[in-house]
Amino acid sequence: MPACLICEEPFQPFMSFGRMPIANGFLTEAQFPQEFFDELTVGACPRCSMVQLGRILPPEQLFHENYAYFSSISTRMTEHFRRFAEWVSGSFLTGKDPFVVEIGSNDGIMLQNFAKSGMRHLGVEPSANVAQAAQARGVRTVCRFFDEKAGREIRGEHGAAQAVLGANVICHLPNINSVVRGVLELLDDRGVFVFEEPYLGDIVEKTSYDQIYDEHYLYYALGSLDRLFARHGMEVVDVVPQQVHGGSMRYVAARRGAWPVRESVVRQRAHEEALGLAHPGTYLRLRARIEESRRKLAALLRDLKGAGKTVAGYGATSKSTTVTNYCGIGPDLVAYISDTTPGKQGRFSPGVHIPVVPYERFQESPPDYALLFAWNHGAEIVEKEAGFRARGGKFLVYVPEVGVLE
Ligand code: DWN
Ligand code: SAH
Repeated sequence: MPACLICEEPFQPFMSFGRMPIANGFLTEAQFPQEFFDELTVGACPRCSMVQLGRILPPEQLFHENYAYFSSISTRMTEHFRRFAEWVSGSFLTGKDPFVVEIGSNDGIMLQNFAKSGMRHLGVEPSANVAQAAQARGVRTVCRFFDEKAGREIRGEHGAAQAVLGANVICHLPNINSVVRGVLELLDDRGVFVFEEPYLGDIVEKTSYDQIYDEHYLYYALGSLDRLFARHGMEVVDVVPQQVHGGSMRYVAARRGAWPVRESVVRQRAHEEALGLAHPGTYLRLRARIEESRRKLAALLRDLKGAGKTVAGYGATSKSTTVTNYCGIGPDLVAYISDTTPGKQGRFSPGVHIPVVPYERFQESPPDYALLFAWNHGAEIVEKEAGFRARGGKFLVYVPEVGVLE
């Protein structure tokens, strides 16, 4: 049985997705024979209630010099991070000569805002290709994995930070206790740890099971984070729900007693109680809905194929690796996936090997149906694809329900 990444209690996974490849492992045909597969399971710790994967891989296997995801692919996310940076500055970085550190800063999508205003900043980003993209736009970045040692060394070199930030990365860190110790090493006495991650409550409410893949080790909710931070003499002092990535939560944590705990935290605890996030039955029901979603999506795609319709994927997301492999969706059902990321184009999707093609192919010969793998960017994409829809093209979705987008 796997052991909890927070409190080491053994836990029984509530679900297996079967054999899964590396979610962001877009590959060439020559690499097919060596492709890595392993069973992907997910469970909830009976002691601290943290929902988490049962499979841990060496971090270098996921994050390296050919990391596939560049954060700045989305204009709306660029705007989101501009506002995020503004909020952090206005709320927490009002003192003299503040210093801000971001864990998992990728191509600098958030830190570029601090860089532009001349604030002292540092990104900690182990994937060399995206770290270089950040450096090229003037964002100070060190290429390494963040942990306790990194926190201590950065403080030694630059002094204490007033804020440590993270977005869609703190859920990627299986050594989470070491990471929190590293954050404490770095922060000054009133310093804040502000991070924003896919919210477990949204995954449960929307059956967005495609958030479950190898990079996402931890599925945070306030309840489990309360227990994590209590181990380190910290507490959550604010929570701010976010629409991005299909439903996220921004958490502000600090040393216990350093900041007043806001009313939002009390309200969110009550909301989670109502959602039943600490009850095993919630996850058995989630599993049943995931299985139902799989049946419906596979049936819909088979029906469309039977009716002679063409279907292409829109957005070669990491999330789509879970959907395609779990539902058995290969090139017979989805002819290709359109994606704007140069490094993914000309490659094949992990496991099921659907060709990933440049966006221009989608524009030149659009399919009858586009399966919206990047559903979390739905508003941006639907706006951009008004022409596709005007000419009769339709979007298929599977979150929160399988069907045709109205
Ligand atoms: O947590 C993570 C999030 C932030 O990013 C990482 N573990 C990995 C990654 O997850 P993802 O691959 O599921 O992220 P996205 O943002 O849903 O990926 C969108 C994909 O769709 C990109 O490959 C770019 C593509 N795209 C496109 O082709 N046309 C996106 C947009 C907005 C578009 O218009
Ligand atoms: N913050 C960005 C990127 C999220 S993708 C956004 O929200 O769009 C996750 C990023 O975390 C990747 O760039 C990956 O290389 C990085 N990462 C993974 N493990 C890390 C670690 N231990 N320390 C710092 N960054 C890490």
